[in-house]
Amino acid sequence: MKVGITCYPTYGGSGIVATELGLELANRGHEVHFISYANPIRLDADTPRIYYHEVEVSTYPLFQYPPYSLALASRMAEVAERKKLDLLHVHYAIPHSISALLAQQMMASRRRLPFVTTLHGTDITLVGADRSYFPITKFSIEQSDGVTSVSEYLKQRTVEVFGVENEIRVITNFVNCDIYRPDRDRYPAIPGVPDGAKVLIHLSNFRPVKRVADCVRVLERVRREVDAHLVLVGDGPERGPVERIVQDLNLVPNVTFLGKQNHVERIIPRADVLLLPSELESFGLAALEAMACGVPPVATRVGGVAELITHGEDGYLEAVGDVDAQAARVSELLSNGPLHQRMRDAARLTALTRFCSGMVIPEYIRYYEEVCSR
Ligand code: GMT
Repeated sequence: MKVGITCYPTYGGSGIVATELGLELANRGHEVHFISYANPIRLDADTPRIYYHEVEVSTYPLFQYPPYSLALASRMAEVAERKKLDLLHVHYAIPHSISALLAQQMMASRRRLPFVTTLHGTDITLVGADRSYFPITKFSIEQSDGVTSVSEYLKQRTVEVFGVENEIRVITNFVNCDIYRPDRDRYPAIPGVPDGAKVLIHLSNFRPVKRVADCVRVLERVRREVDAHLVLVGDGPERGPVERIVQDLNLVPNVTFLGKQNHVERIIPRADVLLLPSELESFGLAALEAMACGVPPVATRVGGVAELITHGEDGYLEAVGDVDAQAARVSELLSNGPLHQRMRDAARLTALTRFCSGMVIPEYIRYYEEVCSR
């Protein structure tokens, strides 16, 4: 098939899922055209059958807000026509599915151009529910030829919040279990981590919803019992405040900020526990990536996270903000070798048996075929 994929190309779970999906499709012989304002961050543009089409947004003194959605729609229609795309697949409803709808209408006199919208989380739970975007988000879901969501939780939220009646297919996030694997000595040690220290890791875009500061508070408690070091991967608006908390708690030598990283599969296997203390997660992709690397997550019991992590088996789930409980779980894992190993194995097994790309990508392909043949 020839598929056009649009996503937010910067750091964030939805862009990562879209990029990994494109790469997996291309590796299976499909032709994939990324249409966005920047090259998606994890995309290796040299991959055969992967193409990138940049959306240029011209500015004009009249535009206080340059109309990206319109430039994107024009580019989608042009690429679809020129490259004979079978369908468009947009990640994150706003504004991508509205641009796809416009592109579809621009093409309508020539041929049908179906589009699939994948809902990822805040497009429904935060942005879409905002009064200024609610009607257009609802409309974009209703107008999509196919809608998928990354968890049952998000599907239910979408129905509750928007009252939409069209089918929403749950296709969970996935991980390439050959690339993300437990082989911890395959890659160099993480800079700044002292020999012998247990490693807690957190990966995110450092937005308030991720509660990154809780990771530091957990570290502070864990260090009362275990020699532990915290590795923070990613960047975003909360980085400054988190750096201040690290200083205030006298933890500067015990925390490494790695910033944005392209190859997290080379870093995660060196960790002992993943922290995901989010206020909300529709899925929790970082936890899945860690589990595939045999790193058990200590996360919060929110959104769709319980669909991924089975409490006490392949990770732990505690209440949002309960850093004492989260720290107790981390300490328990780090001081009980057999328990830790059991959870490492169970986490890897969950990734292998339920969320491997080999199982999930065919679901997307079947769904594309279904949507195209309607
Ligand atoms: O920014 C967002 O909240 C949207 C998105 C992103 O781009 O990071 O995150 C969501 O999509 C991920 C991939 O499907 C999920 O793993 C995350 O749980 C979800 N984030 C939230 O629900 C807060």
